[in-house]
Amino acid sequence: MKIIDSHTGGEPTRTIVSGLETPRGAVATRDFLEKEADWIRTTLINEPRGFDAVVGACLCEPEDSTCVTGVVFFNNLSCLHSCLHGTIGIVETLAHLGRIEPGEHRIETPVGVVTALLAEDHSITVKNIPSYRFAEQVEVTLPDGQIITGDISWGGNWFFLISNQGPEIKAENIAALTEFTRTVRDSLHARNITGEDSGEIDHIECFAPPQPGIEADSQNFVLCPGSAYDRSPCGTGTSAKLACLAASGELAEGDNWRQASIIGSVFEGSFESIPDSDKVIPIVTGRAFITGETTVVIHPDDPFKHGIPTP
Ligand code: PYC
Repeated sequence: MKIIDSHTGGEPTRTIVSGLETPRGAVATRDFLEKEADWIRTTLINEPRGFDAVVGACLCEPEDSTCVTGVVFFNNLSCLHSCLHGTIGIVETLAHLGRIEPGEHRIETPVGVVTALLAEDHSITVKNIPSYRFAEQVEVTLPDGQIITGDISWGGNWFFLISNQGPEIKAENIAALTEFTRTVRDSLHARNITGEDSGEIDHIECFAPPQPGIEADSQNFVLCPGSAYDRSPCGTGTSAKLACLAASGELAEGDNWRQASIIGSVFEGSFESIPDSDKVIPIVTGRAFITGETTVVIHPDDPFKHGIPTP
């Protein structure tokens, strides 16, 4: 199996580029990975080959023949519905391999088709699936009695978006932010607070004005499923935020929103309205860089050939 590593705004993507047979279609490939081949995920993401923040990408033949590829993303916990930093990573990877040229490319995911525009300068702009704010100003009580208020929004994953509450959003507070957002997520689960159709809220996103020296409209901290935080501003999280900004009228269609991550990397965002709908199409621009090309060796005698199991 050959993999190519990249990062998008600091967040790694590990793309399987050959040596693995998958079913046709992103949904069938997700089911295959979840039900029959979870070892692929643990082999590539768990230590000693990977670490918590790595997001894997399994390319597959798309069901929709207008798409250049299908893709299923996964992390140290499970498959993800979608991932936009990863989409930017796979587009750069396909360009690196000479499989695509600058231009527009449709990509099939288990939750819909996204469109990626690869520019000559290698900036990559992704038009996401329809996104929306599902619930506004939802209160959740933490075990210490603190009441936290947030919006529930879909941007390709389910997010709970918290503004100006919890630890200050700065890199020195990553441990405290991780603990805070994990407590919020556990409390949402304990109170059965979900997205539409009982969709599990597995991403928690805190926002505040950016730290001095960071040129952006907002800075965030995003807890991903598991306990890793997103080094990038999180493309699906930025989409969820854009849907909230659109719903509250704080951002107009076509206007730009610069979203910084906890480490200061930035995605440019905007949205297009969908006629007669409360949903919007988020548009997110970023860049990815290739960091390595590897042949994966799985030695039969290696006790950790499929990764160190997660306790
Ligand atoms: O960029 O959408 C994203 C993402 C999801 C999880 C990690 N990154």
